[in-house]
Amino acid sequence: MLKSLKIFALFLILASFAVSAQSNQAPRADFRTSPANPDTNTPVLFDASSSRDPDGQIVRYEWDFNGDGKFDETKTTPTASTLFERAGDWRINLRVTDNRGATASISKVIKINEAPVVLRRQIALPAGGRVTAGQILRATLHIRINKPINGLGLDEDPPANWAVRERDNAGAVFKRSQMQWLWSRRFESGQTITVVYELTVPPGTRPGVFKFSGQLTSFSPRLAISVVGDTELRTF
Ligand SMILES: [Ca+2]
Ligand SMILES: [Ca+2]
Repeated sequence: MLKSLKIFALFLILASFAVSAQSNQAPRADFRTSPANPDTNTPVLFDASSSRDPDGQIVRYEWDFNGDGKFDETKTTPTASTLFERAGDWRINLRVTDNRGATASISKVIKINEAPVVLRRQIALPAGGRVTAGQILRATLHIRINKPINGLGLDEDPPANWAVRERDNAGAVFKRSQMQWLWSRRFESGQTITVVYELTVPPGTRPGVFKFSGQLTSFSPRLAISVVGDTELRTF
């Protein structure tokens, strides 16, 4: 009798282990977006720190920023950032995974407004498309004004040590030390601005990938828009 009780108790302990091993509670996915009404080509921050796992922790955040069902970014931390080149409604999908492999998803639509300015960088490559040390490249910034703007600043950030030569400043004051073009005038809707400069790939540059970043800013209305288009170059 005592022996069978012991076996029964052992069975109960094993059974409870088996149940607790299976009973992982699923996480819950949620995220917030800022700013509230983002513009095109302006960084949008996604914060999923309000996602929860009741009996563990979230170890993976997967983001689909264009609603095509394919994840564009996978992170172990809850925040991510991207920018949208086209205005309109964009579906954002988030999938979170807890420390025992259970997942949860959420889908939200965010509205992206057309920015007061649209701008794009174009870098003309030499014939054959192969960039090598010592070559001179031409960068063109196409800027289109959508809403009246008082004063503009363009900041370009080419790779370090790449010599810059101004070609067309489009009426701006060019500050070489900061790679900055400043316009103090007013621009009206529909106007276009084209800034052109040349870049010399430094002698001795090795094969690699070089990044370009840039930003257009104004105080009236307040804006900070990233330059899109050609944002990196490969050298051979
Ligand atoms: Ca869990
Ligand atoms: Ca996607």
